[in-house]
Amino acid sequence: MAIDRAFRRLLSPAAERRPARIRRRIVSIASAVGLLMIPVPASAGLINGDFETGDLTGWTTFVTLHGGLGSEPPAVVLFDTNGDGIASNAARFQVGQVSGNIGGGAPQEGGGVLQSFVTGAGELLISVDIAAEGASNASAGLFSLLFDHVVVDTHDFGDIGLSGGLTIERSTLSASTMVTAGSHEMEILMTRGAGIGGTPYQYLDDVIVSGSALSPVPEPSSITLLGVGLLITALSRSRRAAAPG
Ligand SMILES: [Ca+2]
Ligand SMILES: [Ca+2]
Repeated sequence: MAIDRAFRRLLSPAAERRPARIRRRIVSIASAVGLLMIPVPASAGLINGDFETGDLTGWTTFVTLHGGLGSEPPAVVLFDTNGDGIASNAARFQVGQVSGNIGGGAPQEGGGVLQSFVTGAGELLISVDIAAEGASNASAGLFSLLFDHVVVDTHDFGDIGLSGGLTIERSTLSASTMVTAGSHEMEILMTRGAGIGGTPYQYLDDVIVSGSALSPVPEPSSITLLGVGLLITALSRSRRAAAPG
């Protein structure tokens, strides 16, 4: 490879015989190339948006004032959240009120997960597959998608399974927003009002962020090639300068 030959030349006995001025120049050019090869801080999408690690790696859980998530940490289980007939790892919750004045007129309580990620400037698209599963409950879950602490989409499953039997309901949260370059926080909040009956489950899967704000930056390999080209040019110039005139 060209880069191997270039560095072998730098380290060769012949290099030792070059005038100090030339060697200094080569070292400074090599340092500049080294700087070029340092990875550029890039926009980076979510970690573990599909929960395929089998746990909540990358995510932070939170609860509302009197809310809970059912278990802590919430389980990641096989579930067909998007209804395509294929089950995959999904985060499962059983949100609701766990303290305070429990009873009629109780406020919506629960919790959720959040994650910070870095974007460039541009358009950001977010989508999340959501589902609720339960039998005979007045409140299956109100799902809210928040971006930088602002609600950008909601879906209320309302009651579930009141006609009898275990029922699954599915939907998607999505949003499109223009963002500045930097770190942003996304939250998925799930809450329920007081509901009589078995406590339903809530599921999240395939949390996806995309759009021009997450466009790939130049590949490190192409930056490396540029650096190698500069290095080879510099070496050949140095050799010409060092040659007896
Ligand atoms: Ca599926
Ligand atoms: Ca999954």
